[in-house]
Amino acid sequence: MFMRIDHIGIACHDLEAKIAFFSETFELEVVAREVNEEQGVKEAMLHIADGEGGGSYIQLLEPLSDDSPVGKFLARRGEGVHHVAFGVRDVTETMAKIDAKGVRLLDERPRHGSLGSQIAFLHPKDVGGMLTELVQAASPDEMAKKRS
Ligand code: MC0
Repeated sequence: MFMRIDHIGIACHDLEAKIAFFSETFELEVVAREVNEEQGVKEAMLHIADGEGGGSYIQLLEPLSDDSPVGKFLARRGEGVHHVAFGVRDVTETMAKIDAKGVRLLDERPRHGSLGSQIAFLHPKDVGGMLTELVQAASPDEMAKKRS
C-alpha cells in the first residue's frame, strides 16, 4: 500500500528560520514553497531523495492562523513532528481500502497537497497517535514544474 515515506511534516513558528536551519545544517535544498489556504499553512519542501512514484522530503509548516490544525498543534504541543506522509499509487483507492478496515478518514475526498499532489489524512487516534497522510504524487512532468 505504501511505496515510500513522502515527507515528514514539522510544525514551526517561524518558517524562514527553520528553512535556514534545515538547509544549512543538513545541506537540504528547498525545492518548493507554497501557501495552502485550505490547510491553513505556509510551507516549504526540502528534498532528500527520489523513490518509486515520487520524492522524499522534509516539509516545514507554519500556520496561517491559531485556529488552523498546525496552529492548534503548536499551542498544545509546541514545535515538532506534526505528521508522517506515505506515498501511495492511487489515493482514492487507498482511502477506500483503509476506510473498509475501520480507520477514520479525516477527508471525504482527496485534497490539494504540496508539489501538485493529491492528499488525504487519517485520524491520529486510530494510527497509534500518529497523524498520517496519504500522498499521490503529481506526474513527473507536473512535479518538475512545481519544483523551483
Ligand atoms: C491532534 N492530535 C494529534 C495531532 N493533532 N495527534 C498526533 N498528531 C497530531 N498532529 C490529537 C490531539 O492531541 C487529541 O488527542 C486528538 O488528536 C483529537 O484532537 P482534536 O481535539 O480533535 O484536535 P484538532 O481539532 O486540532 O484536530 C486534530 C486533527 C486535525 C488531526 C483531526 O488537525 C486535522 O484534521 N488534521 C488534518 C489536516 C492537517 O493537519 N492539515 C495541516 C497540514 P487527545 O489525547 O488530547 O484527545 S497540511 C499539509 O501537510 C499539506 C500542505 C501537505 O502535506 O501537502
